[in-house]
Amino acid sequence: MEILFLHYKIMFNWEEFLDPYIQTVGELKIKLRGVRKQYLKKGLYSPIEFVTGRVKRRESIINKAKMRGYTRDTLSEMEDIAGIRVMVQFVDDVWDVLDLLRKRKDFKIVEERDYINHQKASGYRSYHVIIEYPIDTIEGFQIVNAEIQIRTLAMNFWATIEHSLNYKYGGLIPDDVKARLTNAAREAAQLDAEMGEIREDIQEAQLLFDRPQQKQDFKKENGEDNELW
Ligand code: 0O2
Ligand code: 0O2
Repeated sequence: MEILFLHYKIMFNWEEFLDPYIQTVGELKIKLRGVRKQYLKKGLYSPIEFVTGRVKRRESIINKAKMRGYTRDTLSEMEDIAGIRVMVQFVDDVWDVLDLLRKRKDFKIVEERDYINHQKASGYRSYHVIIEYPIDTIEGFQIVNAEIQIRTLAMNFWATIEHSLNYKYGGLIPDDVKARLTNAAREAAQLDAEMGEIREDIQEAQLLFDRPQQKQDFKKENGEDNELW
C-alpha cells in the first residue's frame, strides 16, 4: 500500500487530475441548491432539503483503485470521485428529485442504483444516480463522472453513523454493534414510513411556517422597491 501510494504520488499529477472533479462538485452544488431556492422563492415546497458534496480523498481513491483494479489510465472511470448528496425529508421526495434530475439537459444519467427498494445487506438505503457531467476548462471540454446520492434525513443519519463505525472498526464492525445497526436501519425505515403517512400535513404546516420568513428574505435580497414592479 505504502509503495503503491508512493508510486501514485511520484508518477501522478493529482492536482491536475482532481481539478475537474473539484469544479464538477462546485457547479453541481450551486445548481442543485439553486433548485431549492427557486421552489422557496415561489412559496412552494422544495423536495430538496439540503445538498452537500465532496471530492473523494486521495487515499480513498488509491484504496478503491487497488481493490477494484483501476490503473492510472482507467482511474477516470471511477464513478464517485465527484460525489453529491441530496437530502430530502420524505421518501416520496426522492422520486420527485429523480424526476428533476432526469429532465435536466446539463448532464446525462448513465446509471441508477435503487438501494431504497433494494436495501443493501448492511441496512444501507439511498438512491444513487451516476452521471456524465460536461465541464469547460481552459484546457477544453471534458466529461466527468459523478455520483449523486439521494436520501432522506433518516437514511442519511443511519449511513453517516454506520460509515464512522466502519471507519472506527476498520470495516470489521463487531457482531453486537452490527445487530444494533440492523435494528436501527429497520427503525429508520419505519420512521420514513410513518412520516410519509402524514407528509401532506407536515408540508402544509411547513409552508405556513416558512412563507412569511421567505417573503422577508426576498425583500431583503431584492429591495423594497421590487414591490412596485
Ligand atoms: P468526511 O468524510 O465527512 O470527513 P459548502 O459547500 O461550503 O457549504 P463544504 O464545506 O464544501 O460546504 O461541505 P458540504 O458540501 O456541506 O459537505 C461536505 C461533506 O458532505 C463531506 O465532508 C462528506 O461527509 C459529505 N458528502 C457529501 N456528499 C458526499 C458524497 O457524495 N459522498 C460522500 N462520501 N460524502 C459526501 P468531508 O469533510 O469531505 O468528509
Ligand atoms: P466514501 O467516499 O467513503 O463514501 P462500493 O464503492 O464498493 O461500496 P459501488 O458499487 O462502487 O460500491 O457503489 P455503490 O455501492 O453504488 O456506492 C458506493 C457509495 O455508497 C459508498 O462510497 C458510500 O458513500 C455509499 N454506501 C454504499 N454502501 C454503503 C453502506 O453499506 N454504508 C454506508 N454508510 N454507505 C454506503 P464509498 O466508496 O464507501 O466512499
